[in-house]
Amino acid sequence: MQSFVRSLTKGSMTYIFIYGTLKKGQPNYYRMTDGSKGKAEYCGKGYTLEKYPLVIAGEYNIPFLLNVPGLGHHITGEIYSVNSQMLQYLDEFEGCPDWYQRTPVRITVVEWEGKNNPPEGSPAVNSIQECFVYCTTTYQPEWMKSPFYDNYDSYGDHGLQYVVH
Ligand code: PCA
Repeated sequence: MQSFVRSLTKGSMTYIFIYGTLKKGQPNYYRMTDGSKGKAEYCGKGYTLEKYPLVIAGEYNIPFLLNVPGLGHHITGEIYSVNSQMLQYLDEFEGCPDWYQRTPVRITVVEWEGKNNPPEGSPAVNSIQECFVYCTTTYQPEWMKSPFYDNYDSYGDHGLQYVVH
């Protein structure tokens, strides 16, 4: 039984869950490591406690997590803690709140990086961490008919590689 959900913030840092082009090895990861935009610390891996539809849409093949809990799959991704400068930069990059809305979502932790353990103890594997996620309610209805993914990879065999624009 889960009795405790870890909160969205730790001091001045905010937890975000990354599932798309900002993940390691994906086309926008370099933005997470650009120190001139603020600070992002990798914390670990997880998946959404609830299922969501994750689609690849539009002329640029952009991944969108549709804010329709219960449909689709548990989505795999990476947990970061970011400072307010990086959070603001990511909001601007993601076109928040027009394209994506940064929304608190519960994430099941599957792996936690030692060096970022909070002094009060790291989230145990299988514990729940609340994180902001860039998901959207402002999607086109036909996106609901496209394939739902569980682990985004721009270079996957779907052939819908992200178009840098
Ligand atoms: N960037 C954000 C949302 C979708 C995207 O490509 C992310 O990686 O989580």
